[in-house]
Amino acid sequence: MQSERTLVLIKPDAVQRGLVGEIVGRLERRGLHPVGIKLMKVTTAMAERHYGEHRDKPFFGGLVEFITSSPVVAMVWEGPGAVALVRTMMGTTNPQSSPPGTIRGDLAVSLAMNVIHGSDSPQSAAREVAIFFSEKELLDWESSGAGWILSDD
Ligand code: D4T
Repeated sequence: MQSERTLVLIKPDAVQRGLVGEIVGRLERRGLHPVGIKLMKVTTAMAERHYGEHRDKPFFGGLVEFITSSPVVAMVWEGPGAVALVRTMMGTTNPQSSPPGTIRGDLAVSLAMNVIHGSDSPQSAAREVAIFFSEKELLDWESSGAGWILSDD
């Protein structure tokens, strides 16, 4: 399967609740690897770009306000089928209907504060990664000596 990169945000609610290690641990244990990680405050301009598809929705203002309210952990994760894999691990947008075993199903109760964002397609991933990271901030595991131990069947 094709190796992909996906943008993951650990949202302000999860950072404040001390869930960074839990979420990073789940992604690592699944077998993905991080190629970029940083704790940061999202600016209003970044949030409006990131959530551009929701610009006309009634919840857009609250969404931008929430994601810019306190630090997030922005990350790029890589591995076979990483985009869909992370979406499956996240569960559904509304944690109330997200099954146990998923990140939202285990860690969240609120639609607005649903702990994690993950890109929903390879095209979205490319667009979103470019909002949060410069190329220089992303590690190339193949050439960095970090190795690559996942089997790619
Ligand atoms: P993100 O983008 O945060 O990974 O979430 P999803 O991809 O699962 O869901 P989304 O883009 O449809 O929604 C983005 C973000 O908006 C919040 N939201 C959503 C909200 O506050 N009220 C709503 O009615 C909806 C649909 C939650 C996630």
